[in-house]
Amino acid sequence: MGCYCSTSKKTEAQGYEEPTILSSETPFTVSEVEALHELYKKLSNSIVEDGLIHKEEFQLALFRNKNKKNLFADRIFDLFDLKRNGVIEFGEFVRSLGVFHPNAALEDKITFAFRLYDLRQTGFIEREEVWFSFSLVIIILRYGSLVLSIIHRYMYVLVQYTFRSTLYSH
Ligand SMILES: [Ca+2]
Ligand SMILES: [Ca+2]
Repeated sequence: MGCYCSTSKKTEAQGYEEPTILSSETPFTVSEVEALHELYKKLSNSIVEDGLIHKEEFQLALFRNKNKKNLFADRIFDLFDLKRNGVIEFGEFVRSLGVFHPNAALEDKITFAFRLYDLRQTGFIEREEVWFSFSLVIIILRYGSLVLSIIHRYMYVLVQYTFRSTLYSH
């Protein structure tokens, strides 16, 4: 359901989804989704101001370098790009980050790690490679709280900045 009127100019960027909907489908609360939207806006306008995250912007966010080719970054980008249209939309961003949430189902984390490792996309991992996917799950479990702490730190800076601008503008 829903009308995708591509010709009409929309107020929200392409791929924007309501925080209440995203919150109901992910482990995030509505305010966390709203915080992610602030982060998303920053990332998606870092190089090309189109409200969508392109590969270069994603790479810049991950490694602070947009030119260095990185297979790992490429792979994560592909995993985030659920609709496979070459850009990460807001809905995809939130759903993918949901995997890193401490309350996300272990099964989802394992699936994510599995897809991350299955570079050839054959749908199965060779027996001798299993240990590697397990270490990836461990990385995701650890990295998950790191992602959240970055989001929280970013929100803290943003709130302070907004507070200060409001203070000085009066
Ligand atoms: Ca962009
Ligand atoms: Ca996409």
